[in-house]
Amino acid sequence: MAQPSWHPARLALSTVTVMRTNDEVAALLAEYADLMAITGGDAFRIRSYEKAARSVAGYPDDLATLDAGAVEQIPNVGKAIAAKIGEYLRTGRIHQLDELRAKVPAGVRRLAEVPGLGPKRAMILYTQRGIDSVDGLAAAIDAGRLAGLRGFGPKTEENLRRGIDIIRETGDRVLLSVAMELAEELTARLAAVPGAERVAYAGSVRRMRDTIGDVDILAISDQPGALMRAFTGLPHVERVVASGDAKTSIRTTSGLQVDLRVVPPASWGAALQYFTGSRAHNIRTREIAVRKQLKLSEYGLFDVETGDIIASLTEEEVYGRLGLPWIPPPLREDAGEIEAALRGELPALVTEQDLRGDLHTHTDLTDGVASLEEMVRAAAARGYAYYAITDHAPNLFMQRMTDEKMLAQREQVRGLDGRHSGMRLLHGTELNIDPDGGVDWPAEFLSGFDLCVASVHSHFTQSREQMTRRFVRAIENPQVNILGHPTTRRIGRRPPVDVDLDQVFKACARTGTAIEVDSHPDRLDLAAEHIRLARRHGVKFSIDSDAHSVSHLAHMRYGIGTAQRGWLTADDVINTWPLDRLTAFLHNHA
Ligand code: DGT
Ligand code: CA
Ligand code: CA
Ligand code: ZN
Repeated sequence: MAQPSWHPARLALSTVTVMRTNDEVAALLAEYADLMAITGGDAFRIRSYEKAARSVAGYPDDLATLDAGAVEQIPNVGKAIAAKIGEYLRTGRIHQLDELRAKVPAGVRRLAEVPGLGPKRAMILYTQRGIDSVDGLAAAIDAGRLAGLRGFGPKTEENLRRGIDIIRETGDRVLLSVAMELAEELTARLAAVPGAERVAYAGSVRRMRDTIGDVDILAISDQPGALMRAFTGLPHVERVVASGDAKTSIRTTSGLQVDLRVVPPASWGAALQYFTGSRAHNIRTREIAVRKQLKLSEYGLFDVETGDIIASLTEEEVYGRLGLPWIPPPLREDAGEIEAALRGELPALVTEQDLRGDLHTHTDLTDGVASLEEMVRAAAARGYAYYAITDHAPNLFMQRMTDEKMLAQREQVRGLDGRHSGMRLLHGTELNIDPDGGVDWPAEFLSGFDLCVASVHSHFTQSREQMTRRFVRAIENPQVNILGHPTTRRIGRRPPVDVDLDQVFKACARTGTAIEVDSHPDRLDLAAEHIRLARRHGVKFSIDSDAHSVSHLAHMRYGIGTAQRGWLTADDVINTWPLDRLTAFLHNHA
């Protein structure tokens, strides 16, 4: 039996849900790399397949339309990889991949995804102890059966327990980006079906939660039967879970459930309010209704005594009759939004239109897959007023950065400055925070950059005290402007580091260091609940794409969603500011 596959990193590569050929191929190359890693393949080869997967995913032209020669022209795709891609395009298979798949049971592949375990040690567990599933690993730890295995001390067991919790928590949930792209595509297709008057997604996707359990779509149609038939006939459908004229549920080929509900036209607003949730928010709105002798349901707001309908057509009307302003969906978590609404103090949330630039991006000088010029052109097309290039610094040694390369890039950046729609370029870098809180390069070299992002990329399991000291020291470095992907979490893969966030936020506020909201869908770091905490300390934020390809620039919407869930306004976010205000902020850094 094939394991339901939840590969956050891989799913994040895909840009549409009926996968483009590029995404299919990228997923297969990434899988090939994973399987090589599990079976003890050569590290250099593994990395070259991972790189090729990223290149293919980020490649602008459809692979299906390319001839063999053109495939070899894709960056990071050499002869061997091009041959595999060719075989896939001709036959729909890659035979070496099939062979590797046959060697590794699906449960062991799942096991390799347990944060903190990794492919090599998953294979050791399988060959030495016969452990072939996540549940099997949990049981083995409980029974003390890992004792005596090399590389599995008590500290490892503790980390593995945390990893198992993470993988179980995420369970069948998918990244916001995966669900959002599906939701948008399905609503567009359903809206085109004759009889469909309105179609919209609700639920956790509309609230922009970082992971999604299932997609909830609402529709008004005078031909519900036809709409449901169109729905169950979509190419995304793997199986129909339940079908009826009021509600139909399907499971997609990517393993996600989608519920489609047809609601009476008069109930649209009430239904949208109800099915957007969250449950906790809805409990509060229903309580408010009860106190007003009213009853709130997915059909409307009713007078309890007379049974008359009071409001139901629009959400604004429903909230209005409850004595509340309309509440933006990302705030609907019963996290103080009802109280703020009653006081008339809802925040004016930052929007994607407020963004004037992106302050953390990469090029193919390090691990990005697009050239400086391609990234700059694409950023200008997004309408940015400014854009920072922040490739990795030398201490992340795999990236092979040198002073000379960095200075040569600076020349190139200066040459391109203002050349695309007048967009201003900032030359920056993403520094690596070492285990003691130090960063790459001496202060003198650092002062040549327009801005420095600093992030943790290793030593994730230090003690809380060590980790806190490490962060605070980096934040106090006068050259560091932005703390990048602050907790280093990878959703479903790696837990956030254990650090005293209060101390981190205090240090940021004190030194004028901005905290990043990294928009990459498998990071969304800082997470919403921590954003709110940081904001109370008076910290400023930078919402960045951390793009490694042109298509990643569009991830900003997920960072914006997360920032909205964190109650941020445009004024809280430094890259909504005009360039002169931003520059002053970068210079006044204590
Ligand atoms: P998910 O799918 O786990 O990511 O999260 P949601 O919020 O989309 O949850 P879901 O799909 O179970 O239900 C969608 C919304 O419908 C939910 O946010 C609130 C509403 N809802 C569903 N069932 C109930 C219920 O039993 N009581 C209340 N008050 N609301 C419900
Ligand atoms: Ca849902
Ligand atoms: Ca649902
Ligand atoms: Zn980074």
